[in-house]
Amino acid sequence: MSFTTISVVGLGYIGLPTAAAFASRQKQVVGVDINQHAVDTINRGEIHIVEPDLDKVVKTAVEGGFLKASTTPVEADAYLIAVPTPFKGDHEPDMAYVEAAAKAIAPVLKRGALVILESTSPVGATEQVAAWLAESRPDLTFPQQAGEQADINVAYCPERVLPGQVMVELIKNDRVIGGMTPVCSARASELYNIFLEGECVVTNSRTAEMCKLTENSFRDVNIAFANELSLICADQGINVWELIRLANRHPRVNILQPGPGVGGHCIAVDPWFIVAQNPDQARLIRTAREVNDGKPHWVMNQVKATVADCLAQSGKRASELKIACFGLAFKPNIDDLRESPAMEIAQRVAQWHAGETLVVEPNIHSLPKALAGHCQLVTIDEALATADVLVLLVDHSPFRAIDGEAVRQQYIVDTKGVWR
Ligand code: SAJ
Repeated sequence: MSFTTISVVGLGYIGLPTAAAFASRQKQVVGVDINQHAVDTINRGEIHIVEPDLDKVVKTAVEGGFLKASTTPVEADAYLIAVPTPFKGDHEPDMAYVEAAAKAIAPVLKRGALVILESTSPVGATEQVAAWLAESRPDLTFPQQAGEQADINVAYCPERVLPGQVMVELIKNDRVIGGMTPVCSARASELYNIFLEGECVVTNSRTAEMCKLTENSFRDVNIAFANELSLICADQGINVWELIRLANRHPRVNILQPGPGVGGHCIAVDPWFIVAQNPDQARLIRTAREVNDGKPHWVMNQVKATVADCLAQSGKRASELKIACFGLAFKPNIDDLRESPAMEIAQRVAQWHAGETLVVEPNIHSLPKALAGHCQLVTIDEALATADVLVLLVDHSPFRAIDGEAVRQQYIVDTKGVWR
């Protein structure tokens, strides 16, 4: 059976681009989301998230009649579940959205359908999804009992796209395909090959689940190494960026860059899924998380020390001093402020500082609620002209382009090594 109708459950940063990619290959796609605003926006041919080029693809797909959104699940040949998997309690994965999605599609499942879990998940989650489906549909057979002969095929296929480059990476990246049986993997590969230019690399569901967690943990551990070096170098009076540049000239060394901490919705979350399931073994992965999560606190102490120096040298009162924070986003050249260490630091500065806190963030037009009323959003030039202390939190291109001559301030906390 080929795939004519595809349903994507969860129309966020992954689900919507994926739905649009299938629709752009002229498949009939229904996106399902509990958020009525998202559904209405998409049905107008517009988008509710920021991602380069996604708007055009969605508009064309909706206008061509290939993509529509709904709050209720529909019958389809294939389902992709791309809902959030945040953590709860002591960093344990919260599978409530996945469970709700599985239970929502169960009533409309028809014999021969393929169900794919894409959400970042702990090992065993795909088997759990199959168990939830089986519970709701005793009239159908699933891979856990029927193996290759099952009525419904189930697979785990993680996304690995980089926010900001989703529309390119979705098509070009290789895809790990973790079927519960070889037949499930073959069906899932067939589905992704509708738009994929990268390769489908087949494994089982548990390995695929662990693979996604491993990729982001690898990056987190490497960033933690860089962040730990930045703390050591500050104590030793060594420029950490020069150090890393020099060490990376070794043919087998490739250290990532330190910063104000690790943000976003993936790298700061996914390693905890491994820790939660393997608390005794995952010592390095846990420590890396703690190092990266501790970095905003260390930066804040740097800000306090720099302000103390400035007060002592200038003779000004704290209330007369202006601090300018450069950048709020969780990484350069995007407008995404969620889970951003820069946001956390700017908030802490604004709460702590008796004088004015200025914020420069060229990618937004107004301050988020958490900062509005406590800070002023200003341009680069205004901040450079009036601030006493500069705190660089994100290496946005316009900040990198600032001519060193234009920076007259001597009190600078530079978490990205831009104005070194
Ligand atoms: N960061 C550093 N130093 C670096 C690189 C990054 O401090 O050298 C920080 C960034 O500033 C940011 C955080 O890490 O705060 C995460 O940024 P990122 O660009 O490393 O990753 P994300 O969260 O945008 O996307 C990651 C990607 N995973 C990997 O590169 C292994 C992406 O491919 C995944 O699809 C995505 O997570 C996801 O959805 O899981």
